[in-house]
Amino acid sequence: MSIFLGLGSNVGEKHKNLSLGCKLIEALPVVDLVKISSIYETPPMYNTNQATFLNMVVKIFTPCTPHELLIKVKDIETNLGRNIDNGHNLPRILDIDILAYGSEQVIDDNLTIPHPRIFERRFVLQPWSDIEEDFILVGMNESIKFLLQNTSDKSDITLTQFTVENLA
Ligand code: PH2
Ligand code: MG
Ligand code: MG
Repeated sequence: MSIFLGLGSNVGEKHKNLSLGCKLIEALPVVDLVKISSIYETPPMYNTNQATFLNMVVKIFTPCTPHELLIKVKDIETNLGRNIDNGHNLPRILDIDILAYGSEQVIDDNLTIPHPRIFERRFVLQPWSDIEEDFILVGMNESIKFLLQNTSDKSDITLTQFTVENLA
């Protein structure tokens, strides 16, 4: 089962926030961190009047259901000091989005999987393509590589030298 999470931060020490986020994900007894992408500096989308983001994508393995996983990643966001539901597209210390959960589709009030905006976000597609470009996104039935090559998002995102290490 291939489960992918997108991480983003644009408040405070962004790289530390991503790094700590990864460590807390790996520290969950029921979650294994399988792959970690590079970290990209990305201009803010939608609400452009906010700081630049750092973004990355990780692949995990877990027996948790999508909703169980959602609760755990929200807990991590809150532990890092993010206000509970501070609204859409506002600055955040750490945002963790469930991008895909194998070939499962979930649509309800709390959760939409696959994440509905993947195809229009270079900040998701580029790091994802780095770690698993052949993953087929259910619903769109296209690979991450194809979606990256064909996205309408022309944002100027840049690879950084930041890494997330020592997760063993
Ligand atoms: N997240 C958003 C809205 N806009 N822009 C960038 N560059 N990176 C993000 O992670 C991001 C965003 C909502 O979650
Ligand atoms: Mg998000
Ligand atoms: Mg989110």
